[in-house]
Amino acid sequence: MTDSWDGLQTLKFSIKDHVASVVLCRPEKLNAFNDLMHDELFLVLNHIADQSDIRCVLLTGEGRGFCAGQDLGTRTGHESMDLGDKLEQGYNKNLRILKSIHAPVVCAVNGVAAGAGANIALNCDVVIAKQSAQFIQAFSSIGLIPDCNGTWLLPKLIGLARAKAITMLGTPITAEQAESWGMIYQAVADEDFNSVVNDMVATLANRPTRALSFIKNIMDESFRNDYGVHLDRERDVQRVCGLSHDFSEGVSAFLEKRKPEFKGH
Ligand code: T3D
Repeated sequence: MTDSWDGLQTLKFSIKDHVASVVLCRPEKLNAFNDLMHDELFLVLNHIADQSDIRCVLLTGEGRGFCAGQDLGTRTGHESMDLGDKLEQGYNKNLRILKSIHAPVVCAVNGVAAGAGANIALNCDVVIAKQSAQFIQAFSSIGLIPDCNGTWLLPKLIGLARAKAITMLGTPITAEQAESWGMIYQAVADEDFNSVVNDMVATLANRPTRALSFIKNIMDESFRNDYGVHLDRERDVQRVCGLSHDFSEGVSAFLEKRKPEFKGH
C-alpha cells in the first residue's frame, strides 16, 4: 500500500487482506460531495479497478451519516450551471468505474443516505444498513429528479408504485423498510453493525472472486437479455468458471470435507 493516499482530504482509503476500504469523510456535512470528493473518489476507484488482487471493496461513511448527496453549498448561482455536465464529470464518471470493478462492492450504510448518497449505495452489490439509517430520495424536494441511475434501479428493486411515490414525496425510508421492500440486502441492529459488516467483507474476500465477478455482471445483464440469450450467456460463463482453479478447489474441498482455499481466479 502506498503512502500517497495519506494526502486524501475527503476520503480515507486503505487496502488490507485483499479488502479495499473507502470511507467518505466530510462528516460535518454528512459526507456530502464537493468537487474534491468526486475527484478523490475517481482516483481511488481507478486504483481499485486496476488491482486484480483486491477481492472485496467496502464503501462506508465517517460519522453519523453515510452521504447526504451533493453539497448544496456548491450549487448556488444555479441559473448558470449545467447539472448535466456536473453529473457527467462527477457521479456518472465514478459510477461507471464502480460498475467496472471486478470484486464485490459492499456498501455499509452507517447513517442517513440522501439524494445521490442513497443511490450510490443502491449501485453497490450488497447493501447493509444500520437499523437507524434512512434512505431519502431528496431530489424532488429541491426540484430535481433522482440521478445516479436511481430511476433505473428503484423500479427494479422495489417496483414502480413505490419508486414513484417515494421519489415524488421524498419520503424517508427506514433501513428495515428498505430491507422488507428488497431495496437493500439487510438492516442490522446498530450495535451489531460493525461486526456484521466486517464478517461480510471478510467472507466475500475469501470466496471465489472470479465467479463473484461473473455473478454481478450477469445479473445486471439479465435486465437487458431475453430468456434464450440469457441461457446462452450462462452457458458461456459457466464454461469459463468450469476451467478455473476455484471450481476445482471447491469440488475437491467438498469431497474431502474440508474448507476450500479459493484463490479468486
Ligand atoms: O448538483 C448536481 O451535481 C446534481 C446532482 C445532485 C445529486 C443530489 O444529491 S441532489 C440532493 C442533495 N441532498 C439533499 O437535498 C439532502 C440535504 N440534506 C438533508 O435533507 C438533511 O441534512 C438530511 C435529511 C440528509 C439529514 O438531516 P439531519 O437533520 O440529520 O442533519 P442536518 O442538520 O440537516 O445536517 C447536518 C449538517 O450537514 C448541517 O450543517 P450545519 O447546519 O450543522 O452546519 C447541514 O447543513 C449539512 N448538510 C446536510 N446535507 C447537506 C449538508 N450541507 C450541504 N449539502 C448537503 N447535501
